[in-house]
Amino acid sequence: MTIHQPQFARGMFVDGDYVDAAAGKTLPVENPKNGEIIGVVADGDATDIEAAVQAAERAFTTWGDTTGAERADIMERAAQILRRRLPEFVSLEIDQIGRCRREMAAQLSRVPEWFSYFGAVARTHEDTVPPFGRTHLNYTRRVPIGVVGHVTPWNHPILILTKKIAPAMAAGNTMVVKPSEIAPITPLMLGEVFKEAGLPNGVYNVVPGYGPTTGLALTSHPRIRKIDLTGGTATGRVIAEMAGKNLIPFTAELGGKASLVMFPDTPVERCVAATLFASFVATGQTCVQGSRLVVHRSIHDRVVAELSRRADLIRLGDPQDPATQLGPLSSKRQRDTVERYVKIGLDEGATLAAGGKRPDGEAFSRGYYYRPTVFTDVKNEMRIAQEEIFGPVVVVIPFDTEEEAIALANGTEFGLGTSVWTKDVARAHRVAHAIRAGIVWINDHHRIDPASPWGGFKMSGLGRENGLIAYDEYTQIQSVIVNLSDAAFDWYSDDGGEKRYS
Ligand code: TXE
Repeated sequence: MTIHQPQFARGMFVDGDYVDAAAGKTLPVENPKNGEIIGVVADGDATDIEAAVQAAERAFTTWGDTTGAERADIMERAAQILRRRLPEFVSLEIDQIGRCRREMAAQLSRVPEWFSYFGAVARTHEDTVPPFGRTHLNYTRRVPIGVVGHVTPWNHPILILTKKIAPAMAAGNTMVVKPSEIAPITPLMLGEVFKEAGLPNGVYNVVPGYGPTTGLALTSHPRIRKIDLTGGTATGRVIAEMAGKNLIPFTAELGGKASLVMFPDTPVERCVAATLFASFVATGQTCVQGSRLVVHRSIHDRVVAELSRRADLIRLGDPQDPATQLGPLSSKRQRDTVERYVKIGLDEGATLAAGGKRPDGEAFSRGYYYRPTVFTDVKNEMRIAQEEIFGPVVVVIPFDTEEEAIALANGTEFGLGTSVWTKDVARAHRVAHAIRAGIVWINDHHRIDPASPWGGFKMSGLGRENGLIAYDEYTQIQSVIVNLSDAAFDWYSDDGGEKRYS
């Protein structure tokens, strides 16, 4: 097996060190632009998960007892180190998932904000409760949950991981991460950042491996106190069962089928630019990809013509090249899925207005490239309009009335994101309120911020990432009730004691 630059062979990260899997098994990491192996990491099993959980348990005895301010200091240092090392992280992320440089650089430049934000939350977030009668003082403490398990995907390896570990760490938990088998390199690299920042050994552990083996060992582990997953809805159901059996909280950010709802006052050029951005960024591999363009019939034909023309002009190429606008899909399996769905769409009677094939040329022959694809003549019931394809494919569906637009936007089993495009303020809010999705953008798409709650309605998930709510979900409340009275305390005496529950 050839290992190409950047050579990466670091096993797993447990108790502050890079070590090999106990059984010595390894997992190759492939560059999707040419199929070359760019790194080898550990393929962990239940023994390795057990070692990581034990390290996290040891670390929890002290980390769980630190103050919010102490944790905030370390997290702020980690944010600064990450800022310094961003070019290296950007390059590694591009190599492992194929996402193009202009996007990856923009996305990673924001990641340190999550550590700063949740560090600040740890420093400042306080709870008080109203006085409890005349005789009792009651206060609450937010205490960490313990050792938490994070299962993360490949589409935004560091951003999604950070959305989970920053609140978990800020709240005083310790963690074992099972990153995607496709993109374990940058999650492992983050171990170095935390070490330099002074995070105690064992707080952050990473055991790479496959879902049904390593992932299962983590999510079924009896001493994991919470699980947080970003992945497909099918995986969410499997892990939810584990969490149910162990009676532990489960946060899940799952699949999506986001619509862009375009009202007729949106100029055609804006409508097209918005759709290109919402649909094709990350080669369409995002949970909030604008995969359904729900557009008013009066502008439908002009939008489709211009959208198809512009989609054909998008520059595919080497994702490391700053001029490239669209990289390959992140794996062969993902491109197979896209090709399968394009065939399904044609069989269902939809019409290809753009793309629908791999790009021509030697430069693309070894990578998992696919052309930006636009389908018209789409009915809402078709599988290409209902199921998450997770690739550069957008379906266009016309509407006539506002009610119809809302029904279409809500007309899937998913409910993660939707964008509403109109200059009419009243209509924008009215439609947003009628949308059954966890995130609604007005005249924008894809925007995310550490302070802005993020998560799904319906089959798109449980719980929320980002914001104070995410921090709260990584704590449990302890209510301390103090009796302020000196009165005798003898419930069973005939004449004394406090005789009421309150
Ligand atoms: O995801 P998986 P895959 C959707 C998207 C995509 C589809 C399949 O539609 O086409 O899911 O992608 C781990 N126990 N999304 O197969 O399998 C797995 O190893 C424990 C949406 O890559 O869900 C990885 O670390 N863990 C999405 C993680 O789950 C298990 C992001 C996610 O992988 C497991 C990714 C098991 N039984 C895919 N099975 C989003 N919401 O952004 C798998 N895993």
